[in-house]
Amino acid sequence: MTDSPRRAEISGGGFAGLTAATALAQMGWRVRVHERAAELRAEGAGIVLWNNSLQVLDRIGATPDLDSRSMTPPAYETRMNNVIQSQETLDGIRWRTMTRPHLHQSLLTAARESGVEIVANSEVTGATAEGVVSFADGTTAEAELVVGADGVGSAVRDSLGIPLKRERSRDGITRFLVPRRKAELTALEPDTEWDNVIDFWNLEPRVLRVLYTPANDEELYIALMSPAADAAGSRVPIDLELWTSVFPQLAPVLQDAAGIQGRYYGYQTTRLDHWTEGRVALIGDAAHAMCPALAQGAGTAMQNAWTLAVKATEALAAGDDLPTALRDWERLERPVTDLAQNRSQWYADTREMAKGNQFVGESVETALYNPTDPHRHEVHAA
Ligand code: FAD
Ligand code: 3HM
Repeated sequence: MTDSPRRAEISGGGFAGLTAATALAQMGWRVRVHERAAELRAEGAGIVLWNNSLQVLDRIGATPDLDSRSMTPPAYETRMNNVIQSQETLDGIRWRTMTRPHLHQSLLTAARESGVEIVANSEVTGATAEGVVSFADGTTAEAELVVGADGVGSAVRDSLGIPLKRERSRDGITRFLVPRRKAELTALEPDTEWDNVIDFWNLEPRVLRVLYTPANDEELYIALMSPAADAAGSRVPIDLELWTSVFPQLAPVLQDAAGIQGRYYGYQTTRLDHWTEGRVALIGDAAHAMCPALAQGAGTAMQNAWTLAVKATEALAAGDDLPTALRDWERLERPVTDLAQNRSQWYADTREMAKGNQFVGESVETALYNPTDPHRHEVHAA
C-alpha cells in the first residue's frame, strides 16, 4: 500500500452516487463525482426512507440536516373505496418522509463537507474493468474504484455489456409536490388524520389510486396511479374532473396537482446478471431499478453505497484483490435488495397493497436491514 489516498471516480450525482462518495471520502478516499446535468438537484416529488437507509444517513452525518425538514407520520393508512383497511403504526420500524430535493440537498451538503469533488456537466460514456473511465469530452481518468451510480440508463453498465432483463408492469404513477392544505382537507373530512400517509385505492369500477404522503409541515407528496392503458387516468396534466370525481375529499390538493405538467412513470424492473466487473461496481438504479411499491429504490441504493464503501476500504487496507472483494460484496449484499425488488414487482403486478397491512413479513425485511451492523450476515449464515 502507498500512503497516497486511493482514488474513486463516481458516475452520477443522485442519491446512490452522493452517498457512496461521502462514505468513501470519510473513509479516506479521494473522490470525484461526475454529474451529467448542469446542476446538482433532484427531480421529482417526495420519498419515503426506512431504517436501512436512515442508518447510513446517521453514519455519514446527514441525519440532523435531514430531520430538520422531514417527518414520521403517525401511521400508514390503506383505504379501499374510502373504507379503511389498515392503519399501520409501524411500531419499531424507523421510517421518514421528505421531499426529494431536501434529501438530495442533505446528501450534497454531507458530500461537500467530506471533501468530495463534484463536477457538473461531466458526462461519463463508459468504464473498463481495469478502472479507466471515459467522458463525453474525450478525456479519461483512472481509479482504483469506479462506481456506476448513473441511474436506470447507466452508461457505465451498458459500456461493460452486462446482460440485463427489463420487465414492465401494467400500472404507473404521476408524482407531485403540492402545499399541505391541511385545514381545507380537514374541513372536507374532519375525522381523517391528515398527517398519516394515506394510500387511497379504488379497483372497481376503475383502477385509480392516490398515494397521499405528507413530506413536512408545508409540503405534500401525492402520487396518482393508473394503468398505462387508461388514457384519461394516465394523462398529464391530470384530468382534474376524473380524479376529483373518484377522490372528492382530495379536491384541494388535486387542483394544485392539475396546475403542474407532471410525467407519467410506468412501473418497471431491471435485473442485471452481475453488479460488478473488475474494478467497477454498480449501485442504485444502475444495478437494480425497481417498482416503487415498497419505497426501497433509493433506500437500497444508499444501503449498497455504504456497504460498497466499507468493503472496498477494508479490501485495500488488507491488501486484498479489489475485484474479488467486489464480487464478494455483491454475493453478500444482493439478496436483501433482490428481495425488495421482487416483492415490489409482485405488489405492483398484483395490486395486493390495496388489501392493507402492506408492511409485514418479507415486505419489511429490507426496511429493517441495518447495513452498518458488522454482524448483519451472521444471523443468515448461522
Ligand atoms: P438517479 O436518481 O437516477 O441518479 C442518477 C444520476 O446520474 C442523475 O443525477 C443523472 O443525471 C446522472 N447520470 C446519468 N447518466 C450519467 C452519465 N452518463 N454521466 C454522468 N452522470 C449521469 N425510492 C425510495 O427509496 N423511496 C421511495 O419512496 C421511492 N419512491 C419512488 C416513486 C416513484 C414513482 C419512482 C419512479 C421511484 C421511487 N423510488 C423510491 C426510487 C428512487 O427514486 C430511485 O431508486 C433512486 O432515485 C435511484 O437513485 P440513483 O442515484 O441510483 O439514480
Ligand atoms: C412511497 C411510495 N410508495 C409506493 C409507491 C407505489 O406503489 O407506486 C410509490 C411511492 O412513492
